[in-house]
Amino acid sequence: MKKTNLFLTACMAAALSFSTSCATGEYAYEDWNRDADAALNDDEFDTALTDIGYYENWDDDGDDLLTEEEWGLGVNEYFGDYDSADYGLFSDWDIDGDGMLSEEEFGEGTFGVVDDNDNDLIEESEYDMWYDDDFGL
Ligand SMILES: [Ca+2]
Ligand SMILES: [Ca+2]
Ligand SMILES: [Ca+2]
Ligand SMILES: [Ca+2]
Repeated sequence: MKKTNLFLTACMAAALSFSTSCATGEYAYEDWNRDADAALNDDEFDTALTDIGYYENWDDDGDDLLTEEEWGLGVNEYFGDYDSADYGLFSDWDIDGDGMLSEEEFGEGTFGVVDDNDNDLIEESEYDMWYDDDFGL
């Protein structure tokens, strides 16, 4: 816990100074796996996305809405090592069909991509594949 708190402080400082140095590999799988079982469930993964600021990373213009164009840019940037069958089409993610991805829709879509073996849990190997791809570690 102490490690996490220290890092979040550093992260906030980085954000305040408009630095992007926040995502430098300080986030460990153990930080999210609060119940210390074998995997991240939906809730734990959602917390990870929120704390990392993943939605904000994809929201290029910062208007708190994710358009199809921004989604396409994000896919190119972050899902390069995944098969396109893993992430599918924007319309698959946009559950309510309003042409935008809410943070919730985005979280569900991301969970589906990262959960490579489709067992509704994010194992550490899946997390590592996603995190390494995303942040180039
Ligand atoms: Ca867990
Ligand atoms: Ca946007
Ligand atoms: Ca939507
Ligand atoms: Ca899995």
